[in-house]
Amino acid sequence: MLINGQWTERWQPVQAADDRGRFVRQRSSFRGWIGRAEGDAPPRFPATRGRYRLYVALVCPWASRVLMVRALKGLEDIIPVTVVEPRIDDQGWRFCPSGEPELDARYLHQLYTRADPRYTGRATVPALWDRETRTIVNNESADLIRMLGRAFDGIGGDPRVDLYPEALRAEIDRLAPRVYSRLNNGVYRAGFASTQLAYEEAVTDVFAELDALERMLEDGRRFLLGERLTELDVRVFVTLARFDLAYVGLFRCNLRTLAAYPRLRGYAGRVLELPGIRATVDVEHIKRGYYSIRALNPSGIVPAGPAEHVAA
Ligand SMILES: N[C@@H](CCC(=O)N[C@@H](CS)C(=O)NCC(=O)O)C(=O)O
Repeated sequence: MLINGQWTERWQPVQAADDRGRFVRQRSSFRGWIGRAEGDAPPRFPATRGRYRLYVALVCPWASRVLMVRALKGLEDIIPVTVVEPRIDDQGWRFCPSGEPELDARYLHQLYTRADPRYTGRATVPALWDRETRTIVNNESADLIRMLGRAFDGIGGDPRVDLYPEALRAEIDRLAPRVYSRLNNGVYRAGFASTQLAYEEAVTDVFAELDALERMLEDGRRFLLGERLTELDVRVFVTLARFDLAYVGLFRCNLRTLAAYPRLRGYAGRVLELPGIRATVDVEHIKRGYYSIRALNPSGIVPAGPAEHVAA
């Protein structure tokens, strides 16, 4: 991670745990908002075509949920993307050898020190970069999916796609934190647990959430909250897409595979077939990326399977 703008040590997946060995995720520190004005002043980050660049890793579910919203809203021409290399190395995320169009940089952590020369924290994806003021607007995917869902509607974002509709906000707000803690972050809590107790707590949560989601689909609805896709589906899908590929094996979430959840499996297939979504699921990046986490897989060997997974 970076401390006061200096890269300090070899990259480690876990830098913080509590006294029972539970993985503790850091808080995101850039929280600017496109189009939002403070008082009478014009917005610090106006919605502008081509001004912002999104940095992602295709292995990463948090980055992929932002890519999904970018595709669903038709923002591909408005927000260019840089995809980092799939394998994380001693200095974290690395840019492709062909280089990075905005910065003369090899590593993502250099983006963070450009934004804040004294930055302390992890250099994570996703990050939304402002090419004009050369800073990171926001590096929290929960903010970014909400922001991209609306902020660019005036300049080309598809206004018919409303992932956070008024009528469903209360339900999304009720379910999103549960899905986050038990499923999206639950798999990480299982994979990055440093005690048996912390692992067991996490793995129990993961399967309790899969069971609950399977039940929600029992009445034959198309998506989790009805006939329309919402932000909740985006949040759930990114974890389902990685489940059999990485979480069952590497993160030891192996009570069941997704094959044991026929409704969720069918549902994930439906989301995958929406325009632009399949391109956000890169099976090779996901497998190579997760299995490059040396702390969990010292040999770096990438398994041949599984044959069965959401994007198969
Ligand atoms: N709160 C962040 C978390 C993002 C995150 O943890 N990204 C991981 C990849 S899945 C990362 O970049 N890790 C690099 C590191 O921890 O050094 C978000 O949801 O946007």
